[in-house]
Amino acid sequence: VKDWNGIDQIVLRNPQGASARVSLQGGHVISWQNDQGQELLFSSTKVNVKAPKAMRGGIPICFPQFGNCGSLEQHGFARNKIWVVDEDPPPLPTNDSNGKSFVDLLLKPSEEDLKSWPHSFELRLRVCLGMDGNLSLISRVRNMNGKPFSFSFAYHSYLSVSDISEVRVEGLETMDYFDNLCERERFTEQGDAITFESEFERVYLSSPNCIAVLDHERKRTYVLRKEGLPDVVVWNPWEKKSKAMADLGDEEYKQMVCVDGAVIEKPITLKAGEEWMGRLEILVIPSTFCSDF
Ligand code: TA6
Repeated sequence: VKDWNGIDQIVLRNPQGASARVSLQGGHVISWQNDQGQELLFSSTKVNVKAPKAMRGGIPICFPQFGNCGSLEQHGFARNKIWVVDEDPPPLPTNDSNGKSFVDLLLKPSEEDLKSWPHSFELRLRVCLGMDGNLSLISRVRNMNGKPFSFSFAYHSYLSVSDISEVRVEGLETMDYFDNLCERERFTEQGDAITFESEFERVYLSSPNCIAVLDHERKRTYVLRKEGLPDVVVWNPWEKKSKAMADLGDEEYKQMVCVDGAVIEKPITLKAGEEWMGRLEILVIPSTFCSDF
């Protein structure tokens, strides 16, 4: 299928009727629906017509930079480039895509790109929709025999929630974090769960590989399982910042929470021929089974 700009999108479906939609614009998962057709990822209803950029929502790929900590545009260039379908990807070490619906996408630097980031990389993304409706994203970055380079990476996952003030994030207790709202000062999480009552933007460091996001009202829990992604970004812009964002409705912050599997604190360095893999799997389970997760 093609989007409004004529850019290809791939729709994955499983036999139970769950689906995921990936755009070649940015290798961007823009929709993930369960077998009842309910949308599990947030996407803003507003588009910034003045300065079109990655759709606000879904799971943008932040590479090779997260945020503004570097010389590139915010969150790097990968989400703003057109990727291609990779018809013949190198086999994954854990070929766990058996029986799943999946697509392999590839981003390689153009001559133009090499001017702003002079590194010969290949970034591959496999998006997988499991028989159980779970969504897996497996990214691989390879240094194609160039000089060593370092990068940060994040799956900038906008999860759809009913009301941010009814959301709890569990699994990050006692973890150290940078608070991006106060000069990235380092703290230790004291709470027994993260809850939200104002703007929130923290990067939890070397965090556990299983995080739960409980949406109380919908009795739904997102369980995020990750490998190769030591850090977790948790973000909600809240009201004031939302009003300043042209591509986010004033009240829409209430329906989203970003919980990103990421590698930020210690960027990855690849020597010629080396490869890094980062894998994120998101499951959705009825909360009744894990109220005290
Ligand atoms: O994840 C937090 C963050 O860095 C926020 O500061 C906010 O900028 C968000 O990412 C979205 O960034 P974007 O470039 O998509 O507007």
